Amino acid sequence: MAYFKNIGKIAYEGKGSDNPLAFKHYNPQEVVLGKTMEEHLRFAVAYWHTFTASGADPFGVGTAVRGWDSANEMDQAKMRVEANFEFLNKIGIPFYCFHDRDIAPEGASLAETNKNLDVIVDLLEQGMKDTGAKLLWNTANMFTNPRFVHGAGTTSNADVYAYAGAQLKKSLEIGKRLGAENYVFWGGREGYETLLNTDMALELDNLARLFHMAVAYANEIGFGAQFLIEPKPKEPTKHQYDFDAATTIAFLQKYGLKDYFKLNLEANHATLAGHTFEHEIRVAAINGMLGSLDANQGDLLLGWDTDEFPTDLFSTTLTMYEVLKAGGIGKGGVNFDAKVRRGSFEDEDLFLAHIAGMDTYAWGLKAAAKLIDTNLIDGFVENRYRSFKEGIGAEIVAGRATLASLEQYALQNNAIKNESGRLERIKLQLNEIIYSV
Ligand code: XUL
Ligand code: CO
Repeated sequence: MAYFKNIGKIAYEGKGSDNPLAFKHYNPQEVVLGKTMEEHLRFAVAYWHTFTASGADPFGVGTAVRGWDSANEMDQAKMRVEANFEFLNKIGIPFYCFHDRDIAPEGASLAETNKNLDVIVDLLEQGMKDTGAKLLWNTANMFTNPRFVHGAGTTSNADVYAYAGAQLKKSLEIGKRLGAENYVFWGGREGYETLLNTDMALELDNLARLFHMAVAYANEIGFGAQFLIEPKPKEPTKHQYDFDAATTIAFLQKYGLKDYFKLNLEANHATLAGHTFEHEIRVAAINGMLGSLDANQGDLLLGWDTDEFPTDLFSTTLTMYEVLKAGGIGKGGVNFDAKVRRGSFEDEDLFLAHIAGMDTYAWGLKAAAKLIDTNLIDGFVENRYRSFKEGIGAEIVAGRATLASLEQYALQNNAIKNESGRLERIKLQLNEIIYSV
């Protein structure tokens, strides 16, 4: 059955087009710096925002009008599978991502829940075969159900920890069956509200133990997906353990997990942590930990996780610049962890929102490629650090300097001269590049 009957395949029509249901910048086969846009961007649809969510917020019920609204839970789950493949095909996105609980409702017991999952996974497997759609990543939702009130891998209750382990095991099996290219761990309730009732050391040790078990089980069943941790500083808990890229890398290093994981970085999580998205990507890249991206944007006036579709060109340009400089996104992709606003409740809005995100990323990719071609940032940065290429700077970089040799140099060097960082000039040139592509 078709759910989006009034919408056909979204085509690339180019900059001159005024058709809202067409791409102006995303031209999948267009080659940018040696790869097609499709290969660079590896877009994915987030099942939860696009097919499961209703538009409910803390002050009001759902507003979305969908073709599966009136069905019972299990039928809804089946209808969403069909809608997913129809949507992916029409919008031209090769990948999708889901949490276990997005695709199938929970039953009265874990066994029943797993049975519901099996029914839907069969349908997903068939749909993927029929359409060629691929799973960028799956994950386990270990935060929505009340049992996870005190966390999953960081809970104070060993029975809940065991349940989380069982849920994770099933989720890894699903990932293997559907050929997931990545598997994501976002620590939904892996954090704490107050130290007044919390054993932080035990919680972190236990979380690491769960990750080690996941690595061991994936190995055992031959599930070769890239494992990703998704940092976020707050929401739902006040202190999320995977605060940002740097904190997460330190955690992985401490527990001997760094070789088994990379990071899934999200734009809105970066801004919640007081960082830019490009900062988070750079931190990951210079540590060899860049895995995948959750593309969205927050509202800086609100300061919470609003998961808006990305429309900020300045940010997508700098994001894609970081990705290109890191050598690409590898097995990861650009997953739209983004939801239409509550007021955008029609099916058509799902298409318009993804088109906006895809065009903004494609535009950012083209601008980033031009930034590299024109050598604007690289050239400036290289020149800015040139003092480390010779003399005392070269000694420092080679690891040959000592405090005594630095003192000897500084004592005779009486005329330190600094240079301007030229930030305003660079920003204007960046604007010119963004609007020229
Ligand atoms: C929550 C979030 C999640 C993860 C997957 O803020 O981003 O949807 O991406 O669990
Ligand atoms: Co996310």
